[in-house]
Amino acid sequence: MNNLFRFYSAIILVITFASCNNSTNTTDTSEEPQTEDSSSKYLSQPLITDHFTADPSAHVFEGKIYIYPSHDIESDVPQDDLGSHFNMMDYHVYSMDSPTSSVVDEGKVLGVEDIPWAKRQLWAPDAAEKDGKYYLYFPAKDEQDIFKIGVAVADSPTGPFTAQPEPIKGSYSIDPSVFEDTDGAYYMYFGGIWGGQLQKYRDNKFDDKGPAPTDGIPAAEEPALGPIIAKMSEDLLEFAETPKEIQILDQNGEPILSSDHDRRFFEAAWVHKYNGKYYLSYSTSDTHFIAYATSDNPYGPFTYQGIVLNPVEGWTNHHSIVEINGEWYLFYHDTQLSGETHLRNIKMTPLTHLPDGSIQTIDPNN
Ligand code: FUB
Repeated sequence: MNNLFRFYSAIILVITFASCNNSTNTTDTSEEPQTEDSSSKYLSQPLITDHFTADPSAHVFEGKIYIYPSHDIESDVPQDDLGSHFNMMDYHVYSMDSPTSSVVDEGKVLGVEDIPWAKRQLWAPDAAEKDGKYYLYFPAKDEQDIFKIGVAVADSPTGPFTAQPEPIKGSYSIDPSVFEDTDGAYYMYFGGIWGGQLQKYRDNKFDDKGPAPTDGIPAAEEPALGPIIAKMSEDLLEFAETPKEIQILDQNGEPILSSDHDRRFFEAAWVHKYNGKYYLSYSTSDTHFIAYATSDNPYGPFTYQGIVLNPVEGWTNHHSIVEINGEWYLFYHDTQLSGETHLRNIKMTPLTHLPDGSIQTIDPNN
């Protein structure tokens, strides 16, 4: 299966290169990838090669695959521990007819200039559908350089999206992902530490605890910070409740500690449901794993189970997990095309749930 998938990935790469000039948008050549390294050391090849893309949130809407990634650019902001060099300005949406077909750039669907409250840094987005309307959720820094989460609405999965005038009330930090449960409820999971500012909050209140990025991070022997969950309102534009922190426990029922860098939450929460269980996957980031934990309840507590994806090339690790025609796929990114932390490229590969419910660990490099 993997060889077949790699074969198709290579074909997709060739087709994508060949179709770059037919993109629905003109491409700014200053942000074009400089080189392409298709060496066999990678499990899969970049899905998109004419823009840098990251943090892929994939969904099946109306029987078609849509990918909502970050759009990485070179903006010459110096690199720092807050991620200031991740200075993204807009979002594109991409579509695929099937996991093996070519990727279509549906064009720019939202820019920072279209968001009344946002100043900069459009980080990892996600999308949801309800009753024929489409919702794009995104983090951005406001005028005070505080991350908030916004929502923009469209009549089509490919936008254009119209941003609400204000961020979602009570939102903060980064990396929103919206999970639609089988009973029709929608939940947003969010949060990321360091540059994502989650460590500055306790009980949903901002408390700037000193020099970033480690201000407010719990001491080594304390429970690590967890991602935040909030049920969405019926119109998907607001939180329907006060956000709550999610607990991630080890197999003994003890909280994962702040010092446990290989297992504790850092950013990029994503939830999928498989055989009635909720799977929370997330990036441990400074140790670069995509880990996962399971629960019988969308609010948790979640119990740590293992690793979905080993470290990728590049500092960040961010993914989504989606079922397409009965098969499961992992969308992720690395820095194959640029070698630069902030200029990433998205990829996909099949994901396997083993008979005992565990996820087979994926190694992004051969
Ligand atoms: O893309 C900017 C940030 O990098 C995301 O919000 C994080 O999850 C990390 O991938």
